[in-house]
Amino acid sequence: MIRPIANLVEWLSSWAVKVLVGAGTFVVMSGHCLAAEPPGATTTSIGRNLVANGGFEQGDRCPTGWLIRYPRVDLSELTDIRALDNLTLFWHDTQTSRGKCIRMDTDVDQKEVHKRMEELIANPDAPPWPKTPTRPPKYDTAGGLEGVSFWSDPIPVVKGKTYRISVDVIGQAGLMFFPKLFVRGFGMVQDAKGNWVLRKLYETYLACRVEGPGRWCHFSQTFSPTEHTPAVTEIRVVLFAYWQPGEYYWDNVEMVEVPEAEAAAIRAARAKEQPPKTQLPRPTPRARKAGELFVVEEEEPMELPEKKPAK
Ligand SMILES: [Ca+2]
Repeated sequence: MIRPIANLVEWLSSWAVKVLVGAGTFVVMSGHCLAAEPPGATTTSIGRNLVANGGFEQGDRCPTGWLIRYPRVDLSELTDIRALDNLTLFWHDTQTSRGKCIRMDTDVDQKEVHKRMEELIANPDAPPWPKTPTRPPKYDTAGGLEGVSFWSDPIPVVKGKTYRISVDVIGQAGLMFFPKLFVRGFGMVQDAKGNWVLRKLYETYLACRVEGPGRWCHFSQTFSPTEHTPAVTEIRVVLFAYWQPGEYYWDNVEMVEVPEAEAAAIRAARAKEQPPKTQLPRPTPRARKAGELFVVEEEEPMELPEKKPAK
């Protein structure tokens, strides 16, 4: 059966909800452009927006609380750049009541992006320059290779809490490719030498399936960063756009705590969705004999195909 494009998009969206539920991360997902909240779902929240400057109104040369984290080729760690490159990332004034927002351009040669990042690391005041026009099929652009990211500062999270993240996006329409708002969770763990280090322990994303260019779409989703990764103590929001190469806009990033009653309902719905765990029978371990350092458990004999006699 051939589905009309609109139906296919709706079907993909509901499929994504089921997958995310199964993964045990998000359970309520909505986008004003495509899908509504499922029946019975509520969108209540507690308190203030936990994302500082989520509307991108405050700041001097760069929105306060947001930064570029550039993975340099010669370094394993990310290099923080508290500036907009004005090549792929711009602080855009909408000239409306919406105020300022972030504009991304992924239609930029990836090598030019690397050059610009190295410039900014050496001198955050390095003046911007215009991009070189790209040529089809544009697989060598930022949109076709590394994408464009913009990170928030760390946001503390409380163990056991469920949160709702939401954002407004304008972007390129596509079934398979769409902008994403990543939530990355970090916590302290011990490395091989026993030192406590901050590591990324959790990641999920809000799929921003925009309907078409030039129109703001609102998306929201709940998540529980410490449910399966209790060591997570803080998260960062990462706005990310890639294919199709072109312009993307972001505004009104909001993260709020979900009230406990609703969070409990979300957990109950998730438990109902997950199939019961089946315990596979374990073989009875053979007793260790005196003098043996370890016991090799005997596997079930493999059935090998019979060797045909040579002709
Ligand atoms: Ca704004």
